[in-house]
Amino acid sequence: MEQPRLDWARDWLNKNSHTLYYGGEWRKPEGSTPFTSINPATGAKLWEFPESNAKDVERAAAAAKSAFHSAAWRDLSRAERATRVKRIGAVIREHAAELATLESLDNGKTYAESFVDDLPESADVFDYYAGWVDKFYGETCPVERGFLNYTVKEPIGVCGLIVPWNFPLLLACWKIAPALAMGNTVVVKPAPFTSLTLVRLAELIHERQILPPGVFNLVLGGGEAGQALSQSPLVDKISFTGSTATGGHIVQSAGKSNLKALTLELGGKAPVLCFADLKNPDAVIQRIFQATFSHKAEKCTEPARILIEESIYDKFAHALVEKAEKFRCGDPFAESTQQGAQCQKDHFDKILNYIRIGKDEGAKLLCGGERDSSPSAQNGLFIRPTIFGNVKQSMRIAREEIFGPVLCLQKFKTEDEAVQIANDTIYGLAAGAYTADNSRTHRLATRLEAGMVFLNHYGCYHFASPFGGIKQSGWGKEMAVHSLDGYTKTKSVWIRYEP
Ligand code: TAP
Repeated sequence: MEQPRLDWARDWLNKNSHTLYYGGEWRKPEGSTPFTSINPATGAKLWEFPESNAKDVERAAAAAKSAFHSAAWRDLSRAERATRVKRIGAVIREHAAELATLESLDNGKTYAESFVDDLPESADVFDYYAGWVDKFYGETCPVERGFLNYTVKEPIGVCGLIVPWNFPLLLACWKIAPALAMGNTVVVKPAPFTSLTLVRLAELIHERQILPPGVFNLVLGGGEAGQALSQSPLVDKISFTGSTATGGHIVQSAGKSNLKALTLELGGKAPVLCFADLKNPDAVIQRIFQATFSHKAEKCTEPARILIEESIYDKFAHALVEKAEKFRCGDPFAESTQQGAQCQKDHFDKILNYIRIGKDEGAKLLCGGERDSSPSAQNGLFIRPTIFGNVKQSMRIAREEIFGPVLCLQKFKTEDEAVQIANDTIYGLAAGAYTADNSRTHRLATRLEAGMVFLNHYGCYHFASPFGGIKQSGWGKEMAVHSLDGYTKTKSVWIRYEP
């Protein structure tokens, strides 16, 4: 792992005045509402920027529209387009230590998580979709004699890409790479708490002249900027990752403007079922712990409810608590740190409030339940890994998304009961189960209501496999060929042989 580049980051932050990028140039936003970004691990101010307002967003969308209609991007040869897409991945790889440093300063996750988990995938996804540029095409349809009918896949147009603060660069790259590979232009809006890596990426794309002007555009700001993007008639598609509530607002905005296409990756409350027959309980407990508390549990697919068969409940609960009590919170750049700071103050308060709710509801607090008071954590937004036992499915902590280091343990007696509890949620992003019974494994694959079901290994991800939820966890999928479907429209062409 490369060392963090803290001195470089300090210099860059002191000098940086880049906040709005469209049409191939850095612009001064018309919006003047200042946003102060805070380092969540120390409470110190990182930087302040003026949020883009609706007019800024509309200008960025207009630049993206004009670039879409020009020949500069759409009419490049496929080989050249693929080369440019790949170059974005290469530049991310080259600047991985810088970008990982900025990500950890802004988001609070450990530097190791940024460098080892987020950065390689952010770069590699460009290679993956560059490879698809000349492999995604239409079909010849077996229609009646005398006609030729075929389909063509065309870019949608201007794609508004709205991303949250938990994996700021990575989730943006998941969208930027397939959108550009299919010939679209993009306007990216990160969450205001975590804009730094996207600003740096825009600088690198600009400095290296990787893309024609207007193909990649960036607006910074909060809800107003996001809303302006989803309401803009110039925007043809929104790909959004964030909360279910905001997803609902975006649906309304799209409906009221131009019925733009939508892909929505929303919230989750993933259950993991642990049956008494599971093999190698120590490895299962380790995996569940890691899957829950890495990235300080600000992950949409994190296990939030562990459903444990009654006969192994005590052993499981004890082992999870033992791990939680040893987990070290603190400076994201210290090698000994295992859990960084929660990303922002409102969210930190929300998590602590859910812990209070859990106690009031009568769940049994097994460990954690407070902010971390160790010396290296005192000024930051650190919460001890928290585990509640004897949680009932009727409790709010079992039903609502907390999105932080709070794990609920629930008991079950039978498979039917476990499935009923697991599916009793508005969400359907991910679910998992551990059992040595092969028939049950296959049954659970069918019975669990989730877009991703992990059996006997929780949390598997690959560019070649669709990512996304069902129920109120989202519309559509990302990754693999599914992202390409989301960034293209299909045209059906009919030709009669004899005019
Ligand atoms: P949100 O509050 O929903 O915000 C997400 C993004 O939308 C931010 O950039 C936000 O800007 C913007 N936004 C807010 N109001 C908007 C509006 N009316 N129109 C358009 N954009 C608007 O989510 P969050 O708190 O940042 O992220 C946590 C949530 O994301 C959790 O629910 C988590 O489960 C979900 N998530 C889901 C996935 C997948 S793949 N399913 C992955 C990661 C996270 P502001 O920050 O200024 O409000």
